[in-house]
Amino acid sequence: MSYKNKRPKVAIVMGSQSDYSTMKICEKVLKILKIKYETKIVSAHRTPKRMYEFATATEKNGFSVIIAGAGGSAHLPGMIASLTKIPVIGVPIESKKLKGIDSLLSIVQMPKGIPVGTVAIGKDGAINAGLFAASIISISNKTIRKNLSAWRNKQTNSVKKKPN
Ligand code: RP5
Repeated sequence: MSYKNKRPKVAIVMGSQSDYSTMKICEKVLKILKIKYETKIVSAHRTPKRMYEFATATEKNGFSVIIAGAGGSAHLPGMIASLTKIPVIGVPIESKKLKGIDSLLSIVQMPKGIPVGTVAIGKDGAINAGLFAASIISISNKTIRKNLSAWRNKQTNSVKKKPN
């Protein structure tokens, strides 16, 4: 099982190339925390076969967490979650017409039975998705727990006591 992996790995997937400007922030966070990742474009509606093959192989391929970004009628995270028991974090991409409200509601309103952990719309959500993946991994990995603590301490120390 993936939770026994010495070197845990996160899958970052997205529905389109246009999502990458948001989703590459997940890569940045995971890099800082020294967590291995693989990034792919997997669309639930444009490449359904690729999506099925990816999702059904995630356990065998040793992923610990899946981060899935999607915009509009954003069914990718839920579809993937229905095909694997690995935790899925959904990132609602900020869509042009509805500013990501469509993406957020599509991802967060999963009917009971198949959960998707949902973060905020856009880049803040992508950062938190990376950090959330690290938190999940840190339960069973001391090194990542240390890296995440160091990141939190750095954040705390960067907050000035007074505004200027
Ligand atoms: C979704 O459709 C993608 O996740 C993307 O956010 C949205 C628009 O895709 P493009 O038309 O920009 O390729 O599948």
